[in-house]
Amino acid sequence: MEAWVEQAAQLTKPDRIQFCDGSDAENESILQQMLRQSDSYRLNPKTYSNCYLHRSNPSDVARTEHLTFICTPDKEDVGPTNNWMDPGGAKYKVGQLLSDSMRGRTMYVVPYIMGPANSPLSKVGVEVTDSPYVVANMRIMARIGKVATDRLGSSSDFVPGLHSLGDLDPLRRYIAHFPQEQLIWSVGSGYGGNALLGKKCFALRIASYMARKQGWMAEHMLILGLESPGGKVTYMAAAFPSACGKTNLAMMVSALEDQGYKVWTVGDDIAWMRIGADGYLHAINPEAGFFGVAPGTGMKTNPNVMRALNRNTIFTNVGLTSTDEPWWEGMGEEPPPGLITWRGEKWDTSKGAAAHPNSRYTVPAHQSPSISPQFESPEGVPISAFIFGGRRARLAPLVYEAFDWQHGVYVGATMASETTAAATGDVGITRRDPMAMLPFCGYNMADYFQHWLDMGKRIPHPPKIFHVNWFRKGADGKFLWPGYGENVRVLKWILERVEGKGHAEETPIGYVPTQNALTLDGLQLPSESLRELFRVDADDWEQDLSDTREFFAKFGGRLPAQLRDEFQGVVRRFEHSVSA
Ligand code: GTP
Ligand code: SPV
Ligand code: MN
Repeated sequence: MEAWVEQAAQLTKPDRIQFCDGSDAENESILQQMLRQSDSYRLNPKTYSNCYLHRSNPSDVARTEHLTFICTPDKEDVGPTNNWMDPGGAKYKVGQLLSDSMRGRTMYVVPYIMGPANSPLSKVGVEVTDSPYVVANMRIMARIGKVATDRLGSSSDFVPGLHSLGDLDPLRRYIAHFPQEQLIWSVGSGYGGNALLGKKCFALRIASYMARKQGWMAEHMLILGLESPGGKVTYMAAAFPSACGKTNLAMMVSALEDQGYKVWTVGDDIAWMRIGADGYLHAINPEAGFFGVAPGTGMKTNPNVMRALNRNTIFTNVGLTSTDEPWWEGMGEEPPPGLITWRGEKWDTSKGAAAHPNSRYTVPAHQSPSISPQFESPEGVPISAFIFGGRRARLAPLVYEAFDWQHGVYVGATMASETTAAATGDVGITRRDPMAMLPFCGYNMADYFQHWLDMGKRIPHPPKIFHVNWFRKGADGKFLWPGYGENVRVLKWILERVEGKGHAEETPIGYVPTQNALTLDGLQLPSESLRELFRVDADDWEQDLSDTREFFAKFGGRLPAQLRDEFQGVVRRFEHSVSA
């Protein structure tokens, strides 16, 4: 580790190097540096103890997928869905930007563990960065400092990540991954997944590459435990694209709590999974905190996280009240007088949203009242169901179940979702996002599909696979389903299916709940909304199938034959249902 840090320093030429031990005293000094060097403020100490607001550069507010590269000698190995650079070329190009980039700055060395400190599934990374904001966030999102150097010992088995803010110009921004070397280079951004290298860069892009080689899975999935009456807890993992509801589902306050159904949070974004001795797939959450979307988070939608956010939390790009408290749209309160926008301007209606749509909170996971007693379990939790989903105003019903593993892989591979503010670019455009991994798969997506198919054959008790859509809209353009805590009704049906009990009817796309199979008591849902939520429209699906055909064609001969078979199966079932 010291040798690699030395190399990084040779390249970036920092004025000083600070090795982070993760202590409270060190954190205090890092926060002081953050307050001095960036657009950052301490929030009201009475109501938000040890909380900070950070405003990022307005050109640096979300992941930049077009500037994110997988660097391998053979272009075919990254596939049609990733940006490619050859490793030598990338080292030269990005190296020029990193060269001398830390002159006049401090290089912080952050050793960290992804996963519980004592879990055999955990892995060590080392991030060097010139951003105190990044260090403060890494401290919440991972286990940093002494605990990591202790685990590493004199081993060189760690993922190095070199990060520099550079000049924050998007024209000089690259997030480059070298999977063969297990190396990450990131320059020109201080935001989220671009800069907190343990998260998307390591725990998904590099880890997905490792996982395929080593026979495990690194997925963009929340992990939750659904407690049922009697106290049994069944674990589920769900893959939804960025800003499509993972954090909210994982932390929900169940609308069926008085009937004995409660949700426990194990993870809200990433799952690392291995086949356990019991034949189940076991999942750990590699992260230690939640980097969650602020807008839309309120006491009505996610009271668990709201209760966690009043201490030890870093807010990024939210609004600021005259009493030094954070504010965002959907918090459940009217914009207060004297509100300041995420850009630091006085808010009025002409300014639009006071909080950036991708503004976020960074909060320690254990502060959530819903945190699972199994959160730090070294062997992880056994997963009984996988849930895929996305934002689809049309087409996808509220919930359906795949016929079997192979069909479930097809359902995941053909996922699509409307784009959100979590990445720069247009919002609301429907795009294919297989297993919610489009921006996060560190190798050829066709090989990733094959890996899923292979894993299914190896898992003695594979999870059942489902697809959900909380975002279907009616003719009036409004969401048909209330969402949030009411989503437990769908989880309950999934649990019943896992236990071989829930009722379903077969449709061309999978099993859909029968009329009375969902527990809907206490919900005022018009019957026509319910019908629309479950409608499988043959014309819409025909359109979707032709889009799927085009998407699959991108992978050429590398696409697994089983997925072509599944595609033909759906086509046949629709033909059959129409003629019947
Ligand atoms: P990333 O952290 O970017 O990966 O996003 P995420 O998948 O964790 O999404 P999150 O739970 O933060 O939700 C994103 C946005 O969708 C927020 O504005 C939520 O308020 C909103 N949202 C979440 N769940 C639901 C739901 O069930 N229904 C509706 N209508 N909106 C939801
Ligand atoms: C996402 O975009 O999926 C996020 C936010 O979780 S970031 O960490 O910026 O990638
Ligand atoms: Mn999230």
